[in-house]
Amino acid sequence: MTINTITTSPFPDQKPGTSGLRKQVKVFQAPHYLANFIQSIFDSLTSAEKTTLVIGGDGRYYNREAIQVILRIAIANGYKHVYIGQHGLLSTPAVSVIIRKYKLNGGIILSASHNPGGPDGDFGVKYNVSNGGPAPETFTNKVFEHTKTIARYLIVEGDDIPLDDAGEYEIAGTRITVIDSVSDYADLMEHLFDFDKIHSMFNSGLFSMAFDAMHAVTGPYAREILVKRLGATEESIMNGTPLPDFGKGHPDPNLVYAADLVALMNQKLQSPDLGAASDGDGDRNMILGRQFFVTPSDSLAVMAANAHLLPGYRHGVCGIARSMPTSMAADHVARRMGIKCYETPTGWKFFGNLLDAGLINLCGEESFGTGSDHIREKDGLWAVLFWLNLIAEKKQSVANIVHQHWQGFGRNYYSRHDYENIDMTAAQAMLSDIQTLLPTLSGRAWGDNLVMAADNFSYRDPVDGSLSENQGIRILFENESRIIVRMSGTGTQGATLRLYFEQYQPPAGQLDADTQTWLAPLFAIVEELIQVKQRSGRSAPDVIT
Ligand code: VG1
Ligand code: CO
Repeated sequence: MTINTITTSPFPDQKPGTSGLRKQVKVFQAPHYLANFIQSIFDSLTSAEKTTLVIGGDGRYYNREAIQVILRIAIANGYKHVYIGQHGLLSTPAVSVIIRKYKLNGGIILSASHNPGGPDGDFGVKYNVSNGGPAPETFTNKVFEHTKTIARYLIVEGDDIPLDDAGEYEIAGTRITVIDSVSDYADLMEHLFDFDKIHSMFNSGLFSMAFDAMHAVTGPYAREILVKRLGATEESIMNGTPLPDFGKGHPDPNLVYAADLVALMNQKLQSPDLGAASDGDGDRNMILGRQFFVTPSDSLAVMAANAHLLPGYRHGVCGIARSMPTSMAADHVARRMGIKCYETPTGWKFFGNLLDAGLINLCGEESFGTGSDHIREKDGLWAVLFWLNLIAEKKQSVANIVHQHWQGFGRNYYSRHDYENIDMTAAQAMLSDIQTLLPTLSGRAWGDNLVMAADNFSYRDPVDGSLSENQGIRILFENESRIIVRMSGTGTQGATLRLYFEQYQPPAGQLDADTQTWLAPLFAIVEELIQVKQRSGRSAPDVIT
């Protein structure tokens, strides 16, 4: 088989963001665009780092075509063994499982996660390294540098590999294995949680759940685990068939985009006991009880406080990490347990070193992501199973578990306001204005809220010493309130401005107020400082979580 060397020229915009390279499908479909980026990844690896690879995606439009292209480039670059998920499907956490289980050099995940799909939607490419986690910034920067000078890529010709049946192939010295997308992942889950106990809970007929796969990758995983292995009814799974356009939905498990699930859980009569949803690539989770929403930050704190009750975590929690904008609820648990809670920049890649070094075994982000040291990605179904196991163990409702937590540790009222796809210039101006104001804020007070410090967050990785700067504006108040302002690194159109608000109430304080009302004084501070509504041209945020 001949290896073709294709002459190409650089694209200027192949800089990976918070989580891989994410662009509109149309951008990826431009001649050489995908190939340039893939070759740049391969050229940034040493030869020892490019022997084995797994490829899979969330099933979105262009997934199958992209897999065939990547496979041809991998063969031309001399990979010895490439695994591909059956039907081209692999969730992000499943890729992490497979890399670790088969000791592979890395994996390519085709997903734009929670961004919409279809011909007019988004596509994305993420590279994960041998620990199963997202490539660190040092590597993604190297790839970006390479994309600026790339002049050729290598590719072989030949028929497409059939993706719909498991099987083995050999092409030009490369072994190709099409593997079951679900079983390795499901087996690992069975080791971590008490499947017998959860099974009995479903069998009792006294417990029901609704899982919304949002027509994205988790449908087959949920069916195998929740229905086949744990005995939930078929009807427990909503939107369980992966579709290239996610049924025209927005596969983002939050209160706005998972509206059907939220409506079901808010029914006064006969709503399921647990509601959950996951995103495009299966790494996020939303947890709901009857008429009750668990903020992801609270979910992390509850998990930390209760992990020792579950089989995979009987040895307890050695340390926790949360991304900077995530609420400080987990810090309260860590303090009580006498362990450390690390604060990292947004993005799962910053947890990898801490997990590898054994400094933490639980971590999470406010953006519906939680996970543990079982892999190196956030894990949507893992979180759902964690909650199922916890409910089976405690025999309490979701709402009761969280209320009890607040009574023990206090409550961090928390909300994120997103202004999506606003004008880039306006967004940059707001950020630079607030940056300019930072030195004037310390000591200023708005009612009870006295500013203790204000900065632009930077992070020094305690393991490899690398420094990540400009990770978000923080206004920290003396009463443990916080306001965070940052720009999204995953959007593909305009700019998305994220505002994060938090206010702590101790156990003896007010624990049952309405979140948006409670936090309103903090919203007013941001408005006063940078006039977001007027300058974004929006009367309200597009998404409130
Ligand atoms: C968002 C979230 C961040 C998450 C990232 C990737 O990034 O805020 O917490 O790690 O998405 O998640 P940003 O830069 O848009 O705020 V996923 O599920 O897209 O892999
Ligand atoms: Co995701």
